[in-house]
Amino acid sequence: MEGKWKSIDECDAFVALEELAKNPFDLSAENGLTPERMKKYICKGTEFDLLYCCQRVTEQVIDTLQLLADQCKVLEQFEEMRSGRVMNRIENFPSEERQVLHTSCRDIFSDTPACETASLQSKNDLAQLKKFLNELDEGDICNEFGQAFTTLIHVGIGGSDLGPRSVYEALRPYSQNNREVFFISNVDPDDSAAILERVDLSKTLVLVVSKSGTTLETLSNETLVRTALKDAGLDPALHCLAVTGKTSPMDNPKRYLRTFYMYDYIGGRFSSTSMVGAVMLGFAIGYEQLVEFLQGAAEIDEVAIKKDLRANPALLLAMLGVWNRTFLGMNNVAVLPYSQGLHRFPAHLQQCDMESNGKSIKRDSEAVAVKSGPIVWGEPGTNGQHAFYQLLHQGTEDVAVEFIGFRESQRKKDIKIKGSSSQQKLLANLLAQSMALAVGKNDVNPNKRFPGNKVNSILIADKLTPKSMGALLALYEAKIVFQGFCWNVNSFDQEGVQLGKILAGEILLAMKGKKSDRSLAQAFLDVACV
Ligand code: G6Q
Repeated sequence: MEGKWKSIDECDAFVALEELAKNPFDLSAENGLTPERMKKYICKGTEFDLLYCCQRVTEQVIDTLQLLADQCKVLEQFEEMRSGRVMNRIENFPSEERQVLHTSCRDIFSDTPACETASLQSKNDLAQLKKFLNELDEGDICNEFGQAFTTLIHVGIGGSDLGPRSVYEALRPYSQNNREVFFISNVDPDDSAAILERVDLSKTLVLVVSKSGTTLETLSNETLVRTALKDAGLDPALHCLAVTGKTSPMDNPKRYLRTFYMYDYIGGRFSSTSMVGAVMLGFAIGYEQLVEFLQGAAEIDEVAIKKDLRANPALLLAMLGVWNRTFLGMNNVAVLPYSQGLHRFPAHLQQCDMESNGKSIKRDSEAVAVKSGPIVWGEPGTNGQHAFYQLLHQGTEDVAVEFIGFRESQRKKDIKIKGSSSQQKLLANLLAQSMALAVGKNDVNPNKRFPGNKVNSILIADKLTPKSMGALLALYEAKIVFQGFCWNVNSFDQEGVQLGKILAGEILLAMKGKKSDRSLAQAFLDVACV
């Protein structure tokens, strides 16, 4: 693509959408939400359908959002990203200057991958992982006593924890050979202690995941776990695995039973389909199901390059989000999965979305002129209904809701109580909440009035499986990337996390009695901890 990247406010369609946003569709009006509207506003995707009848849009809004995506060259940028252009950069100032190739981790099924070298690397890494998993299955790799490893502790934080953890939680029912995975992320010693109390270390592999190999929390936790292994009379070199960047301080194969790699071109929060998520997942659910997970993600990446907004769920989800955020002024997105397996997925999205698009500087290093990334949060339904839905229905903040649901349960251990199964109750509640938010309810008693007209959409699939989980992950990754392109922010760096790390270092120095040159740090320590 020639020329500089545009943000949406530099496009003609932006003005048209601003005009349309002055009088958006009213879902609570008579004949607002109708059966015809429900049938019309569905985007059928791979694995998931996106139901968007409860968005404040008309055909004209969707057409204009399509125009906006076209004028911003969202899809061209996505294709450039997939083929290896340096997208992680800010003009005029030093920046990371990296390619963004997380999609290459699953671009392994096509004869014409978007970036051949990166896809080849992914295939090689997967082959190495497959061999390792076979050796575990065959008993060629075992503990000091010839016993099989049944447990894995995944040690990592941020992008090296949240995505993999949310995927593992979602796919736990697909675990094989009674294998179990635990996660340690926080530098809080109680996090590691609680896990170490629960596992039989002799049958445990410890997977240390850090792209940089320098992260304080992960290195502290690694030392803690290695000490526990030694205290139990075990050899850490026979139990510890690593996933790290080539040439990172952790890239020392002698210290680990196996070392797997990740690369500069894969950002932490986009790394779930790289070795960062794959080693743990392969251990838990086996190689074949890991490949299904990657296949689900790959299929979404292929659909994500479709030009037609109405046939591209990731792009549609992104542009509806831009409409809600930038044009209708909503600062919150609640992701509410009606699936217990997805209970950690909102936490992953919190990072993936907010660390990517929580930016106020554009890629041309000028200030962003419109509202960029929203606040993202969520909890599974129906639990959330008994907690914070009050605010969604009757509060003074408008929250855009993204429901996620499945037609079938994962474990199928369900019975009918009072004429309906628990899965039916779950789905009934999902649909009811969507309608209640949209339509509302009038009442003479103002305290019992539901204003309605609250936007929401539903992503629905048959069942939470390795493949649909891969699809869901990739769907949201693409949504976030598309939105970043619209707002013209660099979705791939995270400078906003640095200052706190530096100040923590200052305070640690002060704690060690070494004089801090930041008197504020010393003063704060004195008032808080002395
Ligand atoms: C994610 C961020 C960040 C990172 C962690 C862990 O996109 O870069 O969350 O993943 O700080 O970093 P390491 O993998 O280098 O330990």
